[in-house]
Amino acid sequence: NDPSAAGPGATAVAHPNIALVKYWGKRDETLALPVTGSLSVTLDVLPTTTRVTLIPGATRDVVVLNGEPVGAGRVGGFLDLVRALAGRGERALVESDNQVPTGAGLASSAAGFAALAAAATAAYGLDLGGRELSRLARRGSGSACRSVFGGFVQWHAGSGGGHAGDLSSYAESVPVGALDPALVVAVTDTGAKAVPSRDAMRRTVATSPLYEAWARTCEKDLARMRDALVHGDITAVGAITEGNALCMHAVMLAARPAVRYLSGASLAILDAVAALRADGVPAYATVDAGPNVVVLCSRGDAARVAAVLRAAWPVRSIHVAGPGPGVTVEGG
Ligand code: 2P0
Repeated sequence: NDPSAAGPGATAVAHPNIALVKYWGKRDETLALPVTGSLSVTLDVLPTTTRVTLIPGATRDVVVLNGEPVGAGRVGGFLDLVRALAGRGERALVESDNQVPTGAGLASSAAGFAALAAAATAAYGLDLGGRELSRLARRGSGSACRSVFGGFVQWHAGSGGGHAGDLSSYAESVPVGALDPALVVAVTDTGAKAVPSRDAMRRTVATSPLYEAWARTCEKDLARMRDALVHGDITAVGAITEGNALCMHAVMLAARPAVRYLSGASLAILDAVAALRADGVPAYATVDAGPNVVVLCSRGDAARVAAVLRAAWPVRSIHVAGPGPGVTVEGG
C-alpha cells in the first residue's frame, strides 16, 4: 500500500458478548432478523481492534486479519452496505486484530462486526447513533448488534419483515441492580467449528421439531431474566442462563441431521459446575455454538471456579471476565 494514497480512516475497539438468553434462528436471512429476542453481557476481555482506511482509486477492498491478508468475503459485503448508506464508493483497507480464537464459538464475529461497523461508518463520514449502529452491525452478524453496547444488553427481535423489521430489530442496554458477576471462560478447543452457526441455525429452524417450543421458551426467559437482573439476583440469572443454553442445544440436537457442538470437554465441565452448586457455590454454565463453556458466578467465587474447571479438564486457557464496555471509536 502506498501510504500517500490513503484517505480518511478510523479505528474501533469492541468486545465479545456472551448471551444469557440465546439467539438461535432467523426469520429473515438477508436482513438478519431473529425469530426471538436475546440478552447478553458484553465482556471486558478478548477485544477486537479494527482500523478502516479508505483507499481512493483502489478497485477492491483489502482485509488483513491478525496480520494475514484474507478474502474480503463477508467484510466486503458489509462495506457495501456502509457505502450505500454514505453514498460513497471508495474501497477500503480493513486491518483487524482479534484476540478471540476465530470460529470456535466464542463470539469472534460479534466483536468483529461491531468494531467494523463503528470503524467503517466513521471512516466513511457517517455519524450514527447507538441504535442505528446496532442495526447496521446486525447485518454483519446478528450477535454483533449486542456488542455495540456495554454491560447487559437486550436485542429486540422487532416485528414484521422488510424495512419495518429492520427498523425495529436493534439492541439496547438493560437496567441491572446490584450485581457483581464474573464470567469464567474455559477454552478447551480453539479449532474452527464443524458447522458454521449461520448454517446450523438455518437447519434448526427448518427441521427441528422442537423449534416452536424453543421460541416460546426464549420469550419467557427474556422476561424472567430482565426481572432477575433488576433485582440483582445472581442465582436466578444463573439458573435462567444455564436452562436457556441447554434448551438451545436441545433444539439443535433435535434437528435432522443433528447439530452438536457439545463435546466431552463441555459435558465434563457442566458436571464440574453442577458439583460446585452442590457444594453451595452459585455457578452456572452456558455454551455457545462450539464446545467451550462459560461459567457465570459472583466475582468473589471466580478464582475457585477457575481452579475447579482446570481440574475437570485439561483446558487450554481460562479468562476471568466481567461486564465490559461498548464499542469505542478513535478517528484520525
Ligand atoms: C448468541 N450465537 O446469542 C448465539 C448463541 C451462538 C450461540 O449469535 O448468522 O455469529 O452471523 O447472525 O451472530 C452466533 O451467531 O450468527 C450466535 P449470524 P452469529 O450469541
